[in-house]
Amino acid sequence: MNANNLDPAAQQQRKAYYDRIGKDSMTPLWEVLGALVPHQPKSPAVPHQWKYAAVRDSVMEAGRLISAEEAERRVLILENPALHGQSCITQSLYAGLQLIMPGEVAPAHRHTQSALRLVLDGEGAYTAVDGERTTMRRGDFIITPAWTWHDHGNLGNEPVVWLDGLDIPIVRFLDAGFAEKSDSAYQAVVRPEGDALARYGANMVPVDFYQQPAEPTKVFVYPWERTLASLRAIASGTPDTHFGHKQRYVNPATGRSPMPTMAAFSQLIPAGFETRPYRCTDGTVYVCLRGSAEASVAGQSFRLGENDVIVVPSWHSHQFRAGPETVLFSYSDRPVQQALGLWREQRN
Ligand code: GTQ
Repeated sequence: MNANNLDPAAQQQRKAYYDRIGKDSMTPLWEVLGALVPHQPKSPAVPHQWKYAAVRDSVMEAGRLISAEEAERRVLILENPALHGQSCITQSLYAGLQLIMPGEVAPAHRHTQSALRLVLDGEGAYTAVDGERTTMRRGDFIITPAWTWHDHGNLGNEPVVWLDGLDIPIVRFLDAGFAEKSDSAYQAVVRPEGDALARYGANMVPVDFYQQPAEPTKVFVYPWERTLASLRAIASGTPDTHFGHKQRYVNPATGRSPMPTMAAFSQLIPAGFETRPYRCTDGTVYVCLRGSAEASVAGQSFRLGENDVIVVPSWHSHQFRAGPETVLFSYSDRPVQQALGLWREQRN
C-alpha cells in the first residue's frame, strides 16, 4: 500500500481515522505488515567489533571504581551500537566482560537466565556452580545453567577477565526473570574440583543416571586443553569449506546443547584458509582465542586478533580468512530457533 499515491484529502481522511482508532488502542496492520512479516530477517543489530587491547584499560579502570562485592557483578556490557540502552549484543543475546580482582568474591546468586563464560585474561580465578568450583583457565568454556547457584572468586594475584554470554534478552522478552541472592557470599564446596567432569564428562555417566529434561546439565566446564586437543586432532582431516573444523559443545548425557537457550561452538581454521560465505538466522558472537583472522561480515571487514569479539547479526553473510592457525569460539540462540522450527542457514 503506497499512501504517497493518495490525494491529500484521502491521506487526511486516513490519518484522522488512524488517530481515532488509536484512542481505542488499535492500529492498522496494512501500514506495518511489511515490517512485521518481512521477506527475510532484517536485524536491527549491526556487525561490530570490540578489540580487546582497546577496551582492556576500561575494564581494568572499573576495578578501581567499584568493588566486585558492591557491583555484585563487575561487568562492562558489550552493547550493540544499534541497540543502544538495551544491554544486548543481538536482539536475543547479552555479552559482557567481567573482571575479578585478586582476593575478591562476586557473591553467590542464582537466576533464571542462563550464563556462559569464556575465560580470556589472567589466572587464579574460579567459578563455583552448585557446590563445585572450577579453576578458570584461558579458553575454558564454563556454564551456569538457569537457576543454578554460582559465585566467582579470585585466589590468585592478577586480575582475571572473562566474556559472559547470557540469554537475558530472551528471558526479558518472556517476562520470566527470577533471581535471588544467597545469605553467604560464597557457596560451601561440597564436591572436589573435577568431580562433575569425571562422573559425567568422560564418555560415561553413573550407572543409574538418566538426565531429566528440566534438570540442568551436570558438566559445567569444557576445559580449553580438551577443546584444543580435539580440534588439533581433527585438523589433520579436510576442512569444511564454510567452517574449517567446527565443533558444537554438548551436554554429553543428551547430545543436546549444554543449555536450552544458547549453543556454543569452537572452530579451528587452518593457517591461510578462507571459509566460504555463510549465513544463518542465529545472530552469533565470535571470540578469537588463538591466531588471527580477517572477518568479512556483509561486506564489512574486521581484523580479529586474540581476545577480540565480533557480533554477526542474523542472516548476515560472513566469512573468515585465517592468518596463522586460528581458533574461534562462538555462541548463539540456535537451540531456541531449532526448537521452534525457525532456524535456517545458507551456504554460498
Ligand atoms: O556472573 O552471574 O554478565 O548474573 C550478568 C549477570 C554476569 C553472573 C553477567 C550475571 C552474571
